[in-house]
Amino acid sequence: MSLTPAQLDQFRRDGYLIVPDLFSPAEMDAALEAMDQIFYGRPFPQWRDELAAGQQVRSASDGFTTTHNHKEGRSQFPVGAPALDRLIENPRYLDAFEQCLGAPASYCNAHLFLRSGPTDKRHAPNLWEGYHIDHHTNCLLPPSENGLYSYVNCGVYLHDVVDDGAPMLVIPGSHHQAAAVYARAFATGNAGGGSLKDLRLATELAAPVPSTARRGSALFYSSYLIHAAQPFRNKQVQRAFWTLSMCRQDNDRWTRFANPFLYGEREQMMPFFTRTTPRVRALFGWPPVGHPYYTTQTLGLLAQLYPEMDLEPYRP
Ligand SMILES: O=C(O)CCC(=O)C(=O)O
Ligand SMILES: [Fe+2]
Repeated sequence: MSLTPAQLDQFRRDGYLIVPDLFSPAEMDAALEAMDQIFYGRPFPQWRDELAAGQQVRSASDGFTTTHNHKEGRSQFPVGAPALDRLIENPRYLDAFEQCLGAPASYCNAHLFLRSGPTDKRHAPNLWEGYHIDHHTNCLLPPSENGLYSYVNCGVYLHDVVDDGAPMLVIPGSHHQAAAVYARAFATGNAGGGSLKDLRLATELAAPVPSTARRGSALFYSSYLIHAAQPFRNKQVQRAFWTLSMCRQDNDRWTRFANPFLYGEREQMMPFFTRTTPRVRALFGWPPVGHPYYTTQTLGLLAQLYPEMDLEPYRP
């Protein structure tokens, strides 16, 4: 096992954990070099300096890379570069993942996540905006207080990320609060586009913390953890993560099956799921009638996510 009891307690309490030195400097340098090639076709500093000199350099895709292919290269796992794809084989890393999940793991999704300081726009205009959970990337069930369908996301730091390099802002303990916070946000008009409109109105939440870490670290965080992106204060740097999401094997039928819905299928599947029967939904791993997932609160949140679904059969 790679996490100490104290680290595991910290993950359970805070909903996230930064584990240093899971990967060696040499592994990270090779992975970063491969990632730079995919996004810029050259080392990042060279691309940055050419951009600054006004040369015609190709632009790099803006961060969000759960899509398979960009004009530059493939960002969805496997990307075809062993220095990146082999990161998933690290046994200490997989042990830590399963300890956070509390169960054997099942793959959901892995991809490269780049934010490039000189061109980055992947943050909200104001610091109190943009707070959200990543849960719906791989699971189309809203958060529940019992945590049954939550899973774990992870970013591996291919280089040091310091305060001015746009570390993700995470809210300690918010994974325990997400269902209640969203329920209240919907009730008070403070939810929009999957995010809380104004963090200042969610007074029950703790203050956000920057997830700075050194090269070779991994940030594990619950899919229920409320977090946000912030702008780069230093626009000369980039932030390059190799990311992996995994769920518990005991609910992977639904949690990972939700993932392909992202890639064009979601538009078809969401309306179908809205109208089909509870029995058919269960064929796809959706919790059946009588399942402990259903509470007054999750049914309220489901009504927000699927406004036209008949939820009567699920009422406890
Ligand atoms: O880039 C970050 O710091 C966070 C981005 C994020 O939360 C997301 O893409 O879901
Ligand atoms: Fe996010």
